[in-house]
Amino acid sequence: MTSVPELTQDEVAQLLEDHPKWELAREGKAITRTFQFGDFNEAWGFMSRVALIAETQDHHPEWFNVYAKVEITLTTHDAGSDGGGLSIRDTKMARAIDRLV
Ligand code: H2B
Repeated sequence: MTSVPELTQDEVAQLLEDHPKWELAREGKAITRTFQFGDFNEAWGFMSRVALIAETQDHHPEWFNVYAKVEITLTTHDAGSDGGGLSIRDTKMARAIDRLV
């Protein structure tokens, strides 16, 4: 499995500035955002659109859904040396997801 470069501290700061609704999780190894929709239909529609993007980018969210709420965590399993971290793939996915809402 090829390793993906981890974002630098500056790149992480830029990511959070560009996507203020995302916050760091897992000691800086992931980002997370919570989405609140009007009902389950809307939440599932959103998840379907994210799923299609995830497939085209070969980068898949960890997520949790209860009725109209969707929590998404992005991390790159192949980044860094000790089991995952943030990479450009998370930046791209956060940007794509933010464009949907
Ligand atoms: N999704 C996420 N979130 N992180 C990864 O490192 C990742 C992925 N790697 N989806 C991809 C698939 C990898 O397993 C395949 C083999 O390219």
